[in-house]
Amino acid sequence: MRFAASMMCADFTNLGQTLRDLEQAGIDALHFDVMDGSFVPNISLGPEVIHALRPLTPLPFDTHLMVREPDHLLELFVKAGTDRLTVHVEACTHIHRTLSAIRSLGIRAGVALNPGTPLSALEPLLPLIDMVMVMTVNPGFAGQSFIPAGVERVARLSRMIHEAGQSIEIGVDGNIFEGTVPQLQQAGAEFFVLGSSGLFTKKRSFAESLSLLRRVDRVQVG
Ligand code: S6P
Ligand code: MG
Repeated sequence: MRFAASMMCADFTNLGQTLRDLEQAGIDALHFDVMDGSFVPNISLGPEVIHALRPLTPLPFDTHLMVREPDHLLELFVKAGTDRLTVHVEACTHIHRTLSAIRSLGIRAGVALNPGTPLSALEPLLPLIDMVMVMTVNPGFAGQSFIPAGVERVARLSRMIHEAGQSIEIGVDGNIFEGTVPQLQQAGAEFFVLGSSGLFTKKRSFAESLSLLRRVDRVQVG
């Protein structure tokens, strides 16, 4: 079970200190949301932020491209310092080409799926990916409500991956907090993106939020 901080939800006036606080609290990775204002109706982070933060931490950087036809941008994000690039299956016309290009740049490749996209879209892609990100909200904004069908989708995906004999991480993104983590973890999710609901909340410190979520994990597993 790994927890990533969604940096789009961080305090932009104080990113360096936020990063140190997240590290100290034991976060496992940083998640960068990149939006193009077309595939999703919003604009968010870009390669400059990744480039600026890269020298400050050895934490893995996970970049989520909510961008139509992102092929021309892949190298830019690799040079900025990301360790993994996730593209949307709905946003890429030639997805095999895109995924192969990501791997040929020497980093890991992920595919994200909107809540309304059938899981069967993934079957031909399994040999080409290291991670599937199951969106539990429609991408574009923080602070949205969880779409409950995500739990069953994670369970079915987990079986699909097992039956294909592949080793592919299952990630979840959207309204991830102590109320949604247990069911998702039981269904097979391993990588949890934490935004305004699970981490950047005024209710608790980063350390308290992570310890609460890791306790949820132990209760479920033990
Ligand atoms: C959404 C984006 C996400 C959000 C995160 C916000 O389009 O891909 O990574 O930043 O889901 O978390 P929350 O808890 O506000 O939904
Ligand atoms: Mg995201």
